[in-house]
Amino acid sequence: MAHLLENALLWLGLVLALLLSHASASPLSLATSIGKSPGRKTFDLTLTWETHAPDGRSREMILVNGQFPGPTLEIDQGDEVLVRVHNQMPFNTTVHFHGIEMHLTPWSDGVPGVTQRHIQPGRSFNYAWTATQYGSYWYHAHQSGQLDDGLYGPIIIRPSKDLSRPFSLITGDEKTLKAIEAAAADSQPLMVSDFRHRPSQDIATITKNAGIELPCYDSLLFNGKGSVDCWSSEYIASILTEDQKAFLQLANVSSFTAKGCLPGKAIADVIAAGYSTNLSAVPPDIFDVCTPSNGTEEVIHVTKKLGEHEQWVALEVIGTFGLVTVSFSIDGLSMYVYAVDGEYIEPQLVQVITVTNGDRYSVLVRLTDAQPGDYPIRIASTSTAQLIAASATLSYRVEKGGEAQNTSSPARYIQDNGLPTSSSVVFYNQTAQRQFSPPEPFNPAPADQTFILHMKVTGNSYSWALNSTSLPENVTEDSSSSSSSEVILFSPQPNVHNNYTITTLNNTWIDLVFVTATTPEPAHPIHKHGNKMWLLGSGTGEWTWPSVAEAAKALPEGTFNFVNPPRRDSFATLPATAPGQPTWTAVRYHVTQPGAWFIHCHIQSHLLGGMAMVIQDGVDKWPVVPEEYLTYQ
Ligand SMILES: *[C@@H]1O[C@H](CO)[C@@H](O)[C@H](O)[C@H]1NC(C)=O
Ligand SMILES: *[C@@H]1O[C@H](CO)[C@@H](O)[C@H](O)[C@H]1NC(C)=O
Ligand SMILES: *[C@@H]1O[C@H](CO)[C@@H](O)[C@H](O)[C@H]1NC(C)=O
Ligand SMILES: *[C@@H]1O[C@H](CO)[C@@H](O)[C@H](O)[C@H]1NC(C)=O
Ligand SMILES: *[C@@H]1O[C@H](CO)[C@@H](O)[C@H](O)[C@H]1NC(C)=O
Ligand SMILES: *[C@@H]1O[C@H](CO)[C@@H](O)[C@H](O)[C@H]1NC(C)=O
Ligand SMILES: *[C@@H]1O[C@H](CO)[C@@H](O)[C@H](O)[C@H]1NC(C)=O
Ligand SMILES: *[C@@H]1O[C@H](CO)[C@@H](O)[C@H](O)[C@H]1NC(C)=O
Ligand SMILES: *[C@@H]1O[C@H](CO)[C@@H](O)[C@H](O)[C@H]1NC(C)=O
Ligand SMILES: *[C@@H]1O[C@H](CO)[C@@H](O)[C@H](O)[C@H]1NC(C)=O
Ligand SMILES: [Cu+2]
Repeated sequence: MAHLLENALLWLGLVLALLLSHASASPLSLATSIGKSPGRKTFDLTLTWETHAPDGRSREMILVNGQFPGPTLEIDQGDEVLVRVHNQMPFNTTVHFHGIEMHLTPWSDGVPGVTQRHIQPGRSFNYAWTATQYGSYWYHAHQSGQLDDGLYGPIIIRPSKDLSRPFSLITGDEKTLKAIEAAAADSQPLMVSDFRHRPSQDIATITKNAGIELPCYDSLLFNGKGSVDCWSSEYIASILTEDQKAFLQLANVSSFTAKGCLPGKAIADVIAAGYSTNLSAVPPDIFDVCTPSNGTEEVIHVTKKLGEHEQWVALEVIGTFGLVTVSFSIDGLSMYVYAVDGEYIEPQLVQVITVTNGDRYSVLVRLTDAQPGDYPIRIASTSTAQLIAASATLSYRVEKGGEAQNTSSPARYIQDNGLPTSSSVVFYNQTAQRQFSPPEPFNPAPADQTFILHMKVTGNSYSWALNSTSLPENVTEDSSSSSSSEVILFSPQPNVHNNYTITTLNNTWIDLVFVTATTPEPAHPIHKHGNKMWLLGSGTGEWTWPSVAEAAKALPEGTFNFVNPPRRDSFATLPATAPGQPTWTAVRYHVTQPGAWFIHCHIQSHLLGGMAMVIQDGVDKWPVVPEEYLTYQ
């Protein structure tokens, strides 16, 4: 009862705060102490372009407050958040808050040309939003390839006290429950990323000159730390997967490169077949030459508390990748996945999680029966284009060094190619993902509108389209002309048929069907800004129906999940692995937040290649943008 009252007051406070922010037309001048009103968190993020060596090799990159990755934004659910970004770099930038729904603040979503003007060198920008959600998120650059230059950091929003948690599905034991709750309340971020030695600008230039994508990285990092490991050619040959062997055969090439990559020639001859390419424009360090370097290893310290019955640790695994997808596991230890993209699920006990671009997995690890010692945390690329792996350490020690540690190695669950070490290894199963107490109900009724989107390579081998045509560069980049295009949030263009905008009415239900219009085609981790989506289903074969409801009549029962589908802010589309065998992936969302929302492939080279669209949600209830955002230069 007391809880209910407190909750009601909290929400009243929130509503009042929001009303006030509208009355004053300035989200930055909120009163902070209205009764039980939520707290307020202010962060300053200063961006600089400096020399740093995350994997032991120096390069110029982006630091946030002098560090990489940027600092964690720790927030309590319900907080009013103000993030002041200060651009001290020699180029324009913006910052996006990945997975944050931006309830009533679409102008703080951070997409240049879509929700704001660029933050120019020497300028600052105030991102103001309410933490309506809980869980793990991240912030990152949304300007050109700056994510690959290191502009990212974690966001952790601690859930409000009254929120129901899924931990009683793990245990019925009171003491264990207490230990789990304590571990979850103290969860720590573990960002996993791919990293390059060359600035993203170089990569973009080389891509254009060579006419091919460059899907080859130098290292994988945990929380911004790692090394460059160079494997012998014998080892690389010994762990090639069937897909990789098939690709080599198709390209008439005998082996992967010393960096563990598909050679540039194979990409030019197979992926860019029919387009003009120039391999002499690709310097040898891009695909071929591996130069080892020693950085530092990330160590997650966990102390065994003496006298405590149960020992648990919680990690927020955040996939801050620019391209690769990995298998993630901890040798010898299983993980309970209890939240995905910031929302609780019915926990799954697994040994391996497939983590792709932008994904978040909250995991609990039980150490009660584990010997103190070092447990390798591993990631290994499962992307066809590159074999690359890395490890960090979970160091489990006894308080005051009481107990001898176990020096024998715990069992490995994944190989360096991301494949399991045995058939009994359990992977996280997204199809079986069941939301726990979701914040918004799913609607199984036929959608109000269906958009069938044709994903393809178009124009040249590195240009991509989410629907038939690439997003023109001048939507998100400033054209040099003074009449550069207006920010879409500031002047929406409802119902234009340009293949890269979608228009909807508020409070309608929308189905998006992604079909591969060229085959073969890789999986695309499609990320939607604003609110989350549900995965209805996916399949192989042509998509020939006007709607999901029609398809459901024609396809076998069970093709779609209209009962309890998984909910996320990104879904990887089903890859089309064989020529001539297209695939489709259908998602649904509810229009609840009028505004301009970007939807795009999160692979940086695909995004830069134009694989993005703008959703103009709720054009009938379009928001009034505060003056200070409208006039920001
Ligand atoms: C930065 O943005 C401004 C306006 O938003 C534009 O005029 C300028 O050309 C951009 N600078 C660069 C380096 O792209
Ligand atoms: C590989 O070799 C075969 C047979 O010599 C040839 O038909 C095919 O075009 C070659 N493929 C490429 C990508 O060069
Ligand atoms: C290919 O790239 C090289 C190196 O950048 C350049 O010298 C050459 O002119 C290019 N060839 C063509 C046909 O563009
Ligand atoms: C990295 O460190 C190891 C162990 O100290 C050493 O054997 C190796 O030579 C170093 N490699 C480089 C590239 O510095
Ligand atoms: C040490 O750890 C290994 C692997 O986890 C395990 O098989 C072994 O039983 C442990 N030894 C002791 C003494 O606990
Ligand atoms: C994943 O879950 C689905 C739905 O419960 C099930 O049909 C499928 O067999 C599972 N996949 C694996 C690999 O266990
Ligand atoms: C943006 O580029 C497209 C061609 O890609 C052109 O049709 C359009 O007029 C341009 N818009 C502006 C505002 O420059
Ligand atoms: C949309 O895509 C279709 C199919 O590629 C193309 O024919 C049409 O010209 C495109 N429309 C626009 C406005 O670019
Ligand atoms: C997607 O592209 C097709 C052409 O291939 C076009 O007919 C359709 O209108 C486009 N959809 C959107 C939402 O732009
Ligand atoms: C849009 O629709 C949602 C869902 O019905 C509703 O909660 C919200 O208030 C609506 N927004 C506006 C501005 O009317
Ligand atoms: Cu993609």
